[in-house]
Amino acid sequence: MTSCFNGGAGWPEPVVRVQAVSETCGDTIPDRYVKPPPDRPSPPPAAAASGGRGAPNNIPVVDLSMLDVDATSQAVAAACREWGFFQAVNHGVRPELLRGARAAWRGFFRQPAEVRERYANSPATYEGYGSRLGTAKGGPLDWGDYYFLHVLPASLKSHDKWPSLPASLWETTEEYGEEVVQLGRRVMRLLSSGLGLEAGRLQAAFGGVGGEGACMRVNFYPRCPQPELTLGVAAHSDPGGMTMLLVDDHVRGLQVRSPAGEWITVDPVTDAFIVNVGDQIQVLSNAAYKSVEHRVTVSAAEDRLSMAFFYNPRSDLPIAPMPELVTPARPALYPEMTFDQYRVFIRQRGLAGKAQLESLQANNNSNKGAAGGSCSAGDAAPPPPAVPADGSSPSS
Ligand SMILES: O=C(O)CCC(=O)C(=O)O
Repeated sequence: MTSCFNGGAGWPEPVVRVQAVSETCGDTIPDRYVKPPPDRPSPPPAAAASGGRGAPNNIPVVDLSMLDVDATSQAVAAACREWGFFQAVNHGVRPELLRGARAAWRGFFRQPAEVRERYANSPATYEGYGSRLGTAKGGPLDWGDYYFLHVLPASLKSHDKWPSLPASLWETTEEYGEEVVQLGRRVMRLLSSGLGLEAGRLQAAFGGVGGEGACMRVNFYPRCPQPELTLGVAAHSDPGGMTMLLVDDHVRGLQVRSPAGEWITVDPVTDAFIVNVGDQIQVLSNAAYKSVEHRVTVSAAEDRLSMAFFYNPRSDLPIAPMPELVTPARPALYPEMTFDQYRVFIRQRGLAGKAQLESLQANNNSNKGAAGGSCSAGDAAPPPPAVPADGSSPSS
């Protein structure tokens, strides 16, 4: 199995590609990928029921081509208040571009290992080809490889760090990034109006049009002989602003924690984006919009590719509940923190459910003598950490 190690490159131990494990492990996955029983997919992935498109037990579907902007805004807001998630259909990004982007990235993960390894990432920036989040030696591993890259700000985007194979990848990813940023700006206006605020208010809190950040993680989940024991991505909420996820139409995998607290499996609508609120919008909206836990199951029969596009606030702006949404009856639930400070936690500890957001809220309450808002259990918030070299995080 030596061919599946990339030599470590700053990681606490050699990095093993899940693709290589999948090809060599036979019927039994290595212990590092086996989740403790309470975290395993339940029911097992193959049997998981889903509510079906638009069913009450599934994330809402919102048609973004409706002419009535108020009705669209209300539908988006209702979905984000209740579920934190919705599927956006008729969103304006060409289906050919979606399919081209998926095909280009699948092409990368089909390149020979030596080509992929040219882009092996390190925990200093996470940019490139990776197989783990978090740097704890001996920590649990998820059943997935990924590629992480920056789109905005332009100063962080570097084609040198994007794969040059397959040949279509640069151009397709460039166009895809531009289109999805436009979609993100549009959803931001709908979200802002849905809070009763001026349409540009939320975008202003992100640093304005052109001031925001954007990055992308392309996930590749190889076939897994024991999908009932592991996860492609463990339960987490997204640390950034908002995520626009493109998934394979034909393989299910994304599970979302429903308002009733159950895991439901999302039935992807062809060519839709799955949009979800991240922690920064939960903070700015003073928890009117929910950043909801989700996780990924894997399949014994098929590999799966997903493209998570993270639309974020400018990383050095203080983020706190917007004053318009803070009242004596509903005091600010979170202290001010820049996104750079917030996401260092994720870089060190990996994705950990809603631990970061809850610890921030708990810390805020204890600083106020637990005077306002509800209090959640959680670790003490970490001290303001050092800003990473390039302000990046593979999960935001
Ligand atoms: O693959 C998926 O369906 C979701 C991926 C995800 O949650 C993530 O990349 O943060």
